[in-house]
Amino acid sequence: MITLYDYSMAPSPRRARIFLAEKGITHETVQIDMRKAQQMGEDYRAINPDCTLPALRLEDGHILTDNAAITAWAEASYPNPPLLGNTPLEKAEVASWNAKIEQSGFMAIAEALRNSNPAMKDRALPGVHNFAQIPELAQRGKERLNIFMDMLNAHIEGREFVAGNAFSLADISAVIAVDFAKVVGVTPADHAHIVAWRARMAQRPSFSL
Ligand SMILES: N[C@@H](CCC(=O)N[C@@H](CS)C(=O)NCC(=O)O)C(=O)O
Repeated sequence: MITLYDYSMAPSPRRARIFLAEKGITHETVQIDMRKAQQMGEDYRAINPDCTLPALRLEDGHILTDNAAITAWAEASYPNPPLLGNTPLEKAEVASWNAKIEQSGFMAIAEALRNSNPAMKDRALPGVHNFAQIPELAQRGKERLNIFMDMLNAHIEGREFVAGNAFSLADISAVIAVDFAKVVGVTPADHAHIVAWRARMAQRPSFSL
């Protein structure tokens, strides 16, 4: 049985959870409770020495320790439905949008949250090493996040999907970034094109996961 190491409240494992659901890949789930810092404990460290979620244990025992590996493996093993693009150009567009969303969306939220939340003192970055918070980075993250929302809103106008003409990883990443922005007080309410696209995405059962 394939095992997903997950935490239901965190955005990064949610990306893997939805990708696997869209592919129809059967698996069991083990919750690693980040509120109790279980991702830093010895048991989980033996599974993923990076101490981050998600991780995916394959049937042959291999462990994939980030979303990049999980999506690459899942697409290669279960090509249908394609979620990383069909043609070379579509693949390029999905990869490009996924990178933009990671750089300008997820990183901005992480900067804003991890550098301001008292519960994340000395945990300004995920992983095994501790880093002090830098309050200016929280402010910058919030500014970057607002710019990201404006950019995504302008891009999605007149489009059904974030990249190309089909549902893809770019939509999954964008939904999760937009949803998670709430933790730092940013919502898409004033961005009508994001709101309309998000409502269409909500019709997919995987987004209730
Ligand atoms: N590159 C990783 C990033 C994963 C990541 O940062 N996950 C967060 C949860 S959203 C985490 O594990 N944080 C652990 C911590 O804060 O100690 C991926 O997307 O797979």
